Amino acid sequence: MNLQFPTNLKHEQARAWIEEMVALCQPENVHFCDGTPAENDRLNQKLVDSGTFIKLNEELRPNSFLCRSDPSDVARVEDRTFICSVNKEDAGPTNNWEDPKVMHARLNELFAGSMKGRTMYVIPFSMGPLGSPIAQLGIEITDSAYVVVNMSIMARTGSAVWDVLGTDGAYVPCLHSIGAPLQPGEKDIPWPCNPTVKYIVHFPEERAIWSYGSGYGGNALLGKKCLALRIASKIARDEGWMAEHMLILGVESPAGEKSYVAAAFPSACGKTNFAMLIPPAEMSDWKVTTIGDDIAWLKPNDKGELYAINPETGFFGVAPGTSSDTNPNAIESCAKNSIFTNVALTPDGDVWWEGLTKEAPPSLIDWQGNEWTPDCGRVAAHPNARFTAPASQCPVIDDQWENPAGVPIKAIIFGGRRNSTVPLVYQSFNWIYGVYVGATLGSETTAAAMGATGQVRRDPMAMIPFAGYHMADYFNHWLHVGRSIANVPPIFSVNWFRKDDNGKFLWPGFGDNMRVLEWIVKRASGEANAYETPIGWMPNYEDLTWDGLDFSEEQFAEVMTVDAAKWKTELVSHEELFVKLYDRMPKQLIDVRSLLLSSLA
Ligand code: SAT
Ligand code: MN
Repeated sequence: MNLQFPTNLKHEQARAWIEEMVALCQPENVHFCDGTPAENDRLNQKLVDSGTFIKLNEELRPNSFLCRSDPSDVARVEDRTFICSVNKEDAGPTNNWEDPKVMHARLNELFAGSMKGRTMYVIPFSMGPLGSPIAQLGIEITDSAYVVVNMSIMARTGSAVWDVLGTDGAYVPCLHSIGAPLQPGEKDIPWPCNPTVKYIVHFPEERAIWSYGSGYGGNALLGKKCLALRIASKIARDEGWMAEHMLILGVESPAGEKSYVAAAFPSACGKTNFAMLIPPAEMSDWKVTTIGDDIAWLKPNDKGELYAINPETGFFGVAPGTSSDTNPNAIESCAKNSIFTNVALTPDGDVWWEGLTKEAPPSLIDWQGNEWTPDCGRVAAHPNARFTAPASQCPVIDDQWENPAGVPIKAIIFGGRRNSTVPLVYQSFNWIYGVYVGATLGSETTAAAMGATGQVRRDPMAMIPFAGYHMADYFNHWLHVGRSIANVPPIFSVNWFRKDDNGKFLWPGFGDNMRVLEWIVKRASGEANAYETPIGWMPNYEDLTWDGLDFSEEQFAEVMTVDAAKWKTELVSHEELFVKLYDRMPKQLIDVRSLLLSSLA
């Protein structure tokens, strides 16, 4: 095939790689994405014509589309995700591994002719503002137009990336195929994918990503979890920075003082809600703004302060449960120019999902395209249904969100969903204790997540599915960053989900989390009081603002209780993870555990 390279793609090696992938995948034609609105319109129309997209009502939901995936292709596939480091030990016990030589051979076979009858799209993209010293470039090759239009919301795509790449810039090659070649004359289906074979593969030393068989979310939008977390975490370790599964928010005090906070939560903990928190009316002189809802890249500057960017430009948010009560800013963000995957369709051509309104509409078309009524016994939207929305449409997007230098991080928060044991908030004594808090982060599984409900799943720094190398080396890297920079931010633990003996939540959550956030940013500025407990520093009742909330000193004491017996059991359960990682587990963290045990004695 005679490739028409864009004239500003002057990177010989990238050209050679693209040629090689064309020869391997044998697409019918090749399209180099220029990232223009006109291109986007053409692709959206193409997806409508092919039956993949349904255009939503232009008045109710301008320039927006509904997409229904194959029922077998509705989420990330962790058991098909591989970290193929040269040495098995470097992937660690929490990742799937295969010998890179073996995996390359297998993938070469799978990708051979995998794009027959289809268009190959070449998407140049930047994770992070174009030309930012913290940004990373990628080139995604895909045979899915759905991926192209989603990537154009989630990342900075298009022709200008070739200019930044220059003749010899670094980039992460990302090859993606849905694994569904078309035979001559064969009619396409709305969501082609490979129903049986899926591989999401990372080669950390090569810094390359190969993804086969799925068209959905993080399996296919390779800039997100694959590049910005798994590969970036490896690059960050090599280069002395951090790629984290964290939101970034800004807090402005009534006096106009601005602080930025990064926070990690496992799934189903309301991470997007916290990123877009609306303070209660009585605290409306506080302002919370959003930099990002999912991923943070933190880099020490030359003064030894951590600066962070959100490498993404969009939200790929869980739709069910999102409403103008729980998160009006998210609802506003997807009011237009958005893509909805696996939600329900209303008779007037808008979208609906469980929780969007208190009462379900009397009739809908569900996420699988079937008639739906409230009493039919099925959900209307898939529990992992998503909206892809431009971050720029978020009403509280921070004015610094595209600052190429990033924003200074004043505090780091780890939070999980815990029925008991873990108090509403505490500050760890120092960086090493804080790394321990992150390393032992756990969350109770919910119905939507895998596993039995109510069991604590350890998810260190919320990175279990996303660390591109050995988890214990990752802890070591955290400790290393703490030693190597002058000003480490304080680390806090939060738990919005503690329950009483009757299973009732002890804390109202949502906007009222502002009361905790206020204490956190004041502590980080040295302006708030705390008392010492065996596990860390905690606020007194009078250290939080209570205006507008009827929450007694007794209630506060209950949600803050540190029960020594429960904590000893908790610390024993931490050992499980440590044992799994024993060969590379940092000694400091084992010592912290002993210290905590003796403090509780
Ligand atoms: O599908 S994504 O990986 O982008 C979102 C998620 O599963 O966390
Ligand atoms: Mn995430």
